[in-house]
Amino acid sequence: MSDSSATQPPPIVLYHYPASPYAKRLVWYMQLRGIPYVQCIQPMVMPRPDLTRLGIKYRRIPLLSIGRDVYLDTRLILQKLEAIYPNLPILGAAPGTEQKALERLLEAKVIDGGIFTSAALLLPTDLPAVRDPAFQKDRADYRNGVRMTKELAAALRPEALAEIKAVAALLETTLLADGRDWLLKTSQPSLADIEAVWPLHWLSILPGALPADQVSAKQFPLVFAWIARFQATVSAAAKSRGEKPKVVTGEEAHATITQSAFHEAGGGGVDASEPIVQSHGLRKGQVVELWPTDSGSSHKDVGKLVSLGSGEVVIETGAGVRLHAPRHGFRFHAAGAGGANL
Ligand SMILES: N[C@@H](CCC(=O)N[C@@H](CS)C(=O)NCC(=O)O)C(=O)O
Repeated sequence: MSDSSATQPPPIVLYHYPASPYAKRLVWYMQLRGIPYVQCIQPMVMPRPDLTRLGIKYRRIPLLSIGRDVYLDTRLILQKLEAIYPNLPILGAAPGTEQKALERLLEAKVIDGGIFTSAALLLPTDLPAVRDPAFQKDRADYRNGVRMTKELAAALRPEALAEIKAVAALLETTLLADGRDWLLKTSQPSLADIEAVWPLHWLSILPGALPADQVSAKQFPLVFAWIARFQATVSAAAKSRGEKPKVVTGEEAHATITQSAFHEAGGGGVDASEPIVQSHGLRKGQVVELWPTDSGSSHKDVGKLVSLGSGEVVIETGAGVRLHAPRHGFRFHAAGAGGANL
């Protein structure tokens, strides 16, 4: 639970670039709930000095700060956003319900189950951004050295398309089959809609990504109508909020963050009953390295361990900000002997 939400809502900064489909998950969420934030636009390729300035090495986008805490990974960020602005209706299903299970399973299907990876393989290779040699080189680093050539993309495409067709068919013939507007029969889009819609929405707006004779409104009318309804609803929500979120510079974002109080000042402490604490002998204040396990793993963050529980690990960087990562999809250990310095 946040320490600052009871008083003045802390400032929120979204670090992203507009073409990021992962970032859209957060933008849509905040638009739908009416959560105010500012945005600090990042280059699509490394380096990202705005993040280095905060002592952050994580190379993926988006990141979101709330007060002086910086959160990694949209899965953790969405959970944190659900807990702030308690006066605004939340988008997630009620804890302990079947709907909550569906929402979380959709998240796992799309992110861990390879739907996003398949969607990324369908990006047309002639998109200017994708053809850019700097982008190619950058993403090879992200994929642990493997470069995505035109030939490799063509070879992988049929399988990726089969995965996307399968998920569209699943939605068409199950949750959407009875003609409901939103996946969990809510009156407005819920978090479950966000969890499922984003890769399909991304592909549907990229000309050439989806062959019309395979995945289109012809084969999947309910899915494509749902995507369009979702887009119309978030656009209307954004319009009704008036001004677009302000764009701030890296310096401004840094000042906002470092001059703020910690959003979760108390922290959870290091839970001694966690198996990793017992087996690795980890303790509060110890310098640890932290990295994502799926991609971009060579970018390891270093900081003092602030708290560690079953859902989250928090370290404090040399720049004095607290970096929060979910346990799922991240790994950490004590900074080695040859060691990382703060
Ligand atoms: N699991 C992460 C994945 C984020 C991710 O892969 N984002 C893409 C952009 S859409 C990325 O970081 N690409 C490499 C980069 O921009 O450096 C999350 O949920 O936030």
